[in-house]
Amino acid sequence: MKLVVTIPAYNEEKTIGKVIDEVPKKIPGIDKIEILVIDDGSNDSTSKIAKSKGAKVIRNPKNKGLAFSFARGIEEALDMGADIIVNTDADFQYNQTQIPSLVKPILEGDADIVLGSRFKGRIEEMPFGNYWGNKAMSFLVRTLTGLPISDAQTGFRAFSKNAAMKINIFSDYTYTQETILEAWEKKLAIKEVPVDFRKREGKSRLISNVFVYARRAGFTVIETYLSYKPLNFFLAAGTIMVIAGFMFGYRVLSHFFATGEVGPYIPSAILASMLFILGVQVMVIGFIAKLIQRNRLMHERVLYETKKARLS
Ligand SMILES: Nc1nc2c(ncn2[C@@H]2O[C@H](COP(=O)(O)OP(=O)(O)OP(=O)(O)O)[C@@H](O)[C@H]2O)c(=O)[nH]1
Ligand SMILES: [Mg+2]
Repeated sequence: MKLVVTIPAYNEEKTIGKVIDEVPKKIPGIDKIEILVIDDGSNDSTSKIAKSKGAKVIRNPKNKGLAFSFARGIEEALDMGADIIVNTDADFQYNQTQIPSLVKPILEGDADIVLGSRFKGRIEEMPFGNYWGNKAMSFLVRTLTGLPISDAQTGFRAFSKNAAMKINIFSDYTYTQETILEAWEKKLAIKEVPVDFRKREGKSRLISNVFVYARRAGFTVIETYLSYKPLNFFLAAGTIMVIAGFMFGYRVLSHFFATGEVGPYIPSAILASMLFILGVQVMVIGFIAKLIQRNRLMHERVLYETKKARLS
């Protein structure tokens, strides 16, 4: 069993060394542990320090975003022969000595993906906006998927090789919620274990403003959900429009059957017809989106088989 610990890093020279040093040298059930740092165009000594600590370093020639770097890390780790991948942050907020409890459910065959939940563990400090933003985003992911997830934004997680091969990231900003939605769609087994979270030394690289983060992450969640469950959304939206159309149309029709005239109800008649036609169209769009989704699933299967062949 080979474990590869991936660490996306952007200008983290102060902490990257400490993070690498903290990764356990031995973990029960694991024969080999390697560390991969994905330096996302840092302009400090992140790469140099990571190399001096014995990690493998791959570097983006310019800053391409966390999700892009995470996805690159997963691909590279698979190529390195990983059976399990643990992703962690380079800012020393997670405690790497907890990696064994993160990989345990995968080793025991109880999970494909394990999320380190900070809300179930100990949080030394999380700024007010981040705390409630994380809670709100987790609530959204919980509501959409029905999965009991307490921390959808955690950067400390473990993936089985199979899960890593199945996940395709499209956002370049944040991968955290997208991976969960994707795992849910693919019926991978997701588990949470409690992890501790330290105070951040230095400024956040990812979240300059909680509102900007919420907007970008929110769009990613909605886009991902729509691409996986298009029919749910479009059928619901279309049904609401059709029902509203019937409600307005009822007055018009009952007046028409009683008097033989539409009379004062012409605006209602127009509104009812528009709602009805639009509602049906939205439903039809749902079915078309569903067909496109099927096509995507087929592509994903081909991609999965290609990866399997490449890695075997
Ligand atoms: N590759 C890459 N990594 C990034 C980028 N921005 C942040 N990171 C890394 O992603 C991890 C998480 O980023 P943070 O800035 O700590 O974001 P956060 O943990 O969500 O927020 P804080 O609670 O403020 O720390 C760290 O390891 C960063 O170095 C980026 O643009 N590219
Ligand atoms: Mg952080």
